[in-house]
Amino acid sequence: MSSLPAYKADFLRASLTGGVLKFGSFELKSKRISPYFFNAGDFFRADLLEAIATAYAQTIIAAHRAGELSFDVVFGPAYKGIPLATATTIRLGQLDPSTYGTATCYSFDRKEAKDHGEGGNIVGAPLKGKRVLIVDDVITAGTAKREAIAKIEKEGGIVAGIVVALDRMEKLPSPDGDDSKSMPSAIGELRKEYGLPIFAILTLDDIIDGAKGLASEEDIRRTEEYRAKYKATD
Ligand code: OMP
Repeated sequence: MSSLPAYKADFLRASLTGGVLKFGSFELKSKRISPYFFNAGDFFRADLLEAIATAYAQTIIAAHRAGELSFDVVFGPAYKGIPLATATTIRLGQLDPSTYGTATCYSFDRKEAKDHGEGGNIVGAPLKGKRVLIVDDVITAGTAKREAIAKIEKEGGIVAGIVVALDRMEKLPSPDGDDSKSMPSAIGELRKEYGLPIFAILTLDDIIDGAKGLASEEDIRRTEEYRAKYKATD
């Protein structure tokens, strides 16, 4: 029996049955070969989009109630972050209308700046002077999040935090390429470097704990081996 809270267990089940979380052999951006992959781009069906938006919203509401997160704008980095941020904004308004109903906005970036019409790099709520929450898919090495932080700051926004669907809990690559060395995580480094609160709906530990009975024993064993090899020190 998994010990995950209900919203995590629901989200994990939706990810597995919807084919968003897959087991097999996958090459990551970092070139590591992973026995599992989470593709947030596959949440395209109405029920799955609702499941992921609900899980983000519940994670955000819990962090806000714990006094760990306050923000004005939900920002989704292009492209995968765009539907995640807009759907999450709707669910926040529905689940907690008194806090988020009229106060919370969404915003996202263009990959290429538009030089005609309204112009600019940002679509949705202006970021200048606003506290901005980044909603994105996965953190492995943190590269994509650094780019989003730089874009928001360039627009005059104040990054208030980051929420992702999955924290893979992986150590950063060692500068000498030796994977057996202990190294910190991308999330740990981002927290230290920017002093930001960072939240994840699921971690790799949650997947291993919650997938028992939902995934094959062989897939879970290979994922445990991967965790033993690449898990960060913090
Ligand atoms: P970092 O920018 O290194 O943190 O990697 C995050 C990106 O890796 C995501 O935005 C995805 O493009 C990709 N990714 C996944 O989507 N799912 C995974 O399970 C693993 C990765 C990855 O390549 O590490």
